[in-house]
Order: sequence, then structure tokens, then C-alpha cells
Amino acid sequence: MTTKAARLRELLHRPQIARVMGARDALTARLVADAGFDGVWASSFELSASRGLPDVGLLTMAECLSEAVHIDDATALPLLADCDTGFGGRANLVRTVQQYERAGIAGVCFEDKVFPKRNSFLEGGQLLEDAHEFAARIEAAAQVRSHGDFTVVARTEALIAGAGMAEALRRAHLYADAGADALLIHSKRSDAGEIEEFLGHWRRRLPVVVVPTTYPDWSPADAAEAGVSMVIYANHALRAAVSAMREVLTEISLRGGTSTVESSIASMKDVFELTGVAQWEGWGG
Ligand code: SPV
Ligand code: MG
Repeated sequence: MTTKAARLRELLHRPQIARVMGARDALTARLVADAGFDGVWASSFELSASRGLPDVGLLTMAECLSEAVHIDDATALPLLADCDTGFGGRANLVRTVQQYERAGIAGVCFEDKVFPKRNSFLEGGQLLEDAHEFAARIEAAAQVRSHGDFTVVARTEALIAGAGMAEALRRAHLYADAGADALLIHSKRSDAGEIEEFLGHWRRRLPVVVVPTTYPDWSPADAAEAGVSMVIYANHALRAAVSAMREVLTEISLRGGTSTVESSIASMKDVFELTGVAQWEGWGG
């Protein structure tokens, strides 16, 4: 049987680009699978927001892992877990790898910022970790996993922090030398220009992952042609839910009843099916 870790590895190496969608909970993961995505992203932004918290490194490793396990259990898709900076120092990152791998998660992603990190789209405070220290953490992560299929993605925030292209490339090569399985290059520009420039220099040394939140006009086809292996839509399901919930709740509050929203929201039957009622009842009461 192919493991989820092996499937994630295959997604990063196959010729076609892989499309991965963020899910903050198990139900969302089911919708992600039904919509035909290739994998699931357990986003620190989404997990934090779901608890009413900003994405500034407040959730503990145990909290993130517990959520990731629920999300992972809900589908057959491989899960890539956003593990921020590794929840502390080098030893914390090592323990993160051990715990996530043991829990059956397919792979983890660590970013080269200082703990506690701030979400990449928050203004200011984007502090980069020392590049050699982060490379040593990636090396430790690759060493400590018990199976070679478990994926360690190294994410550089050099462009987010305004450190420039040369620094982004220097870091990416250091992390590749240290044993990363894939490289996530993040940008907050409104076009894909700097990502394309990065890819031109990188020459497919390792699979590249991108998160095109701020440059949505860059299609998966454009990304594939430029040399991207995986695109992550990190937060769209949560943002869609916020808009839909706000609209419906406002309507109910203003109208003083639910009759006008019934036709636009999911039916109870829909949710029963999404939660597998038939299978569960098949076990008997
Ligand atoms: C996340 O989804 O938590 C990410 C991507 O890390 S971003 O929000 O763009 O930093
Ligand atoms: Mg994150």
C-alpha cells in the first residue's frame, strides 16, 4: 500500500503540477478532496484564525498536531503541515518532525524566520533566522525522520523580509545542501515577477512550492511552465466560509428568521453525507 508520505513525494516529483488546498478542519478537508485537489495544507493562518487568534506563533506544537491529525484522518489525500519555525529552537523542530511523522502526517514545512514568527502578510516584524542555523535545523529534520518518504519542505522568507533575490537564492541553496526535499519560496508581491526570477536562477535543483495568495493571476499552467512543482492555495476555503457565514448570519439577523437563506445554504442531508452517516450507521447503533 502506498503511504501518504510516498504520495506527497510523488506529487512533488511528477511532471504535472500539484494543487494543494488549505483546510482548517476535517469537514473542510472532505470538501477539498471532493473538489479534486491533490493534497491538503494545514495552514498556521487558518488554524489560528479558527481559534480566533492571529497567525503570530501562538498555537503550540501539540495544538497544531492535534488539528492536523483530524484533518488528515478525514481524507485519503496527503497532508503537508505548516509547522511555522518549528515551535522553538532546534530541539523543538526535531521533536516536531518525530511527532508529526509518528502521527502519519505526510510532510512538514518549516520557515526560516525567528520564533515567534508573524504571518507573512502582516506589516513589519519579518525577522529572518540565521541562515546557517536554519540549515542546521533542516539537516536535523532530515536526519531524525525514520522513513525517507516523510517530506521536509524548507521555506525561505527572504523575499517577504525584503532581503533580496541574492539572499533568497543563497538560503535556498543552503537548505538544499542541508537535505531539504523541496523548497517553498514565498512572495507578497502582486505579480509573480520575483518568483519567476527566482525560478530562472534555481534551475529546478529541488521541487519548488509556491503560495500565490497575492498574485492570483498567475495560473497553475504559468507556474508549471516556470518550473513550479506544487501550488498551495493556503486560505481560500476559510475566507470563503467567513464571507458566506457573515452574509447568511446578517440576513437571518436582519430578517428575524431563516426562510430566505434556506435555499442558499447546505442542506442537513448534504452535511450528513459529508460526515459519512451511512457508513457509521452501517456499524449498528
Ligand atoms: C499559512 O497558510 O499559514 C501560510 C501561508 O503559512 S501565508 O499565510 O501566506 O504565510
Ligand atoms: Mg503559516
